[in-house]
Amino acid sequence: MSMQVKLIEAYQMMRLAKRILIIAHLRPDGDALSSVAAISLIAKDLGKDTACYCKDKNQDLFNYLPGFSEIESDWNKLKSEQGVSHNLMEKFDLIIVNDCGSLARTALVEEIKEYKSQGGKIIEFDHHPRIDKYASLEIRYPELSSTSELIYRFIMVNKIKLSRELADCVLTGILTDTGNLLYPSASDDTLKAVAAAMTAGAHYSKIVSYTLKNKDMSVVKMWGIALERLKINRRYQVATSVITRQDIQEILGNDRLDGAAESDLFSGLAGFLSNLAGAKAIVLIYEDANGLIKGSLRSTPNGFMVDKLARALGGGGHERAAGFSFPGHLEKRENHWMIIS
Ligand SMILES: [Mn+2]
Repeated sequence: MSMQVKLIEAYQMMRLAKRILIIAHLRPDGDALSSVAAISLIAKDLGKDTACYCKDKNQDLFNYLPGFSEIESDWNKLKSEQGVSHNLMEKFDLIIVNDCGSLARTALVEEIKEYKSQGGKIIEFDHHPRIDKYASLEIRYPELSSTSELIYRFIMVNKIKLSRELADCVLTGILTDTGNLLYPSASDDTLKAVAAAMTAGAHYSKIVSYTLKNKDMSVVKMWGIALERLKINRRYQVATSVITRQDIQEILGNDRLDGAAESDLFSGLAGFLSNLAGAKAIVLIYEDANGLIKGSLRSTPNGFMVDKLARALGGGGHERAAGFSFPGHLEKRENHWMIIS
């Protein structure tokens, strides 16, 4: 099924539904919140009852988004708001999951499994690589900068009016996930979506100020380690850095991230490093929780295409952003790091 057909079908499913639950991942970022806000606006315009849920939403970040205060971060509170004491899922005839990557990141694993086993319909909008397959209609495009860019396409394909409020959502999600358009994941199409959002009156300077101040402490510390270990191979003009499992554990402590959240964190970091002058590409290597070495490759603005290198290492991706993974671990030697597989 082409993207266009999927997007049309998703809108049709929304039209046929009566009550829609809209979810994004726990500890939501700007892209997650924006996709929930946008889908909720569109559903309300269709006259649907909606409820929105993101576990552990920060009350200060992105609070200008339309309907922000209606995004509930406490499942039990949502139950009582909806007047349900037992199975809240039963109230809905459609669930829309945004930007999650894995089912675990919804923080509703059992609830969604149960809902699904009873024939409930689920639409998933996402730009993460697939970890779980659970949606009835999976709209997953890892080559897109953000879920919000996918939702912009949903808006265009279905000829929904790009209101100023929707434009704020689209711009917030894209700017969050591309480091304000600095990462190579921002394609020509991403820029077209940004231009459309700005033309529709999105609040650019307010949004940029929010996306700049939204770095949390653990992310900044991780960036610190990566910067300290950054090395450039002069012959190939490739910059590399490594983050070990131990670094990750020390920084995050008990605050464990699942695979999808980790990949967001490291692809953001790789994107940030991709602006490095004097290198043609960057390779960021880290140890994941399952004993895998993961590599994020990015080309710098005048750099070389990194997809071939990723493929040679058993991975894949795109010309400017690619990755690989294989079993192994990192070991420090006198003045370099070795991958032992
Ligand atoms: Mn995202």
